[in-house]
Amino acid sequence: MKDKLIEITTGDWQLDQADPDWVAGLEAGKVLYFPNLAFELLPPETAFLKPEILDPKVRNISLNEHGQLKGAQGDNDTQEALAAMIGRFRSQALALVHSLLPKYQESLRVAPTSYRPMPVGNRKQSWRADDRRLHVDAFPSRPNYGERILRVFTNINPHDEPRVWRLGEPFEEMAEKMLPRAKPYVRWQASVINKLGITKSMRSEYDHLMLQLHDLMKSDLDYQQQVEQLTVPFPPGSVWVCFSDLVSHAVASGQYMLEQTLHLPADKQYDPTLSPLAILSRITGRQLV
Ligand SMILES: O=C(O)CCC(=O)C(=O)O
Ligand SMILES: [Fe+2]
Repeated sequence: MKDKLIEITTGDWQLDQADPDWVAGLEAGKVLYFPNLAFELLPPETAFLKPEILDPKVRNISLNEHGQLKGAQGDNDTQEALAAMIGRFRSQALALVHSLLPKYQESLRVAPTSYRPMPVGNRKQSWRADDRRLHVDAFPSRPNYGERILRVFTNINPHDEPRVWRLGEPFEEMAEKMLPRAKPYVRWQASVINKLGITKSMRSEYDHLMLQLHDLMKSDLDYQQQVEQLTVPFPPGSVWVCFSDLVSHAVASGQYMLEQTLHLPADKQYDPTLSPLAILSRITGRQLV
């Protein structure tokens, strides 16, 4: 079970050398865990470690690709300083990913960076939005046609509280179990929800199936309890990286995390046969995008 993680001991966001086994492990669905890689806060930035920094109307604070901050409360100076902190994390996360995965560099698309100051579980939410249940990431409104979701996380909790995750079974085993229960893809329905503006573009069969897997996992409480799983506490001062569309994951507890999402076309991986798109195409025998 411990083989769900690969531990990398560097204390530097810029790696001198990347081990090919790390890349192969990441693409195969392992989590790269950096126990000694801390995101250092500047002394005034510790003022951002309070839940009230979050606009109560939103889930997370985010910094978009143009450097615009959304979801934070406070005056201009506060917002600027917070944007600088999140931006510094983004630079370090990108340095890490580029030195770890040099072949990805020219194909990566950087998504917004998020800061999550709320304690996990403080929010009333539907089962579908509840990331305390095991799931693979799939976005309902933004079809991605098989593009990968790579994420860098760091715990910046000042009270020594870990961010506790659960890691579930390998993607292929999960998909074999869940796909027989998935609703079939219906093209005209995808077209209707797109025309209604519910999606930003037309959902492909891949997007439909990924959402089905996400929902089937989260809605099945027996599966949540009984599937083979590992609980992992990520302490403050650590970083972890995974393909969250491939890794079954759930958050159990924690507060104060920074997260960077990156997108990669599935054919730009080192081994494209390991992508969810390739696995689902193989299982269904269909071309899904
Ligand atoms: O909040 C967390 O630690 C992780 C939540 C999650 O499932 C995600 O960001 O994809
Ligand atoms: Fe997730």
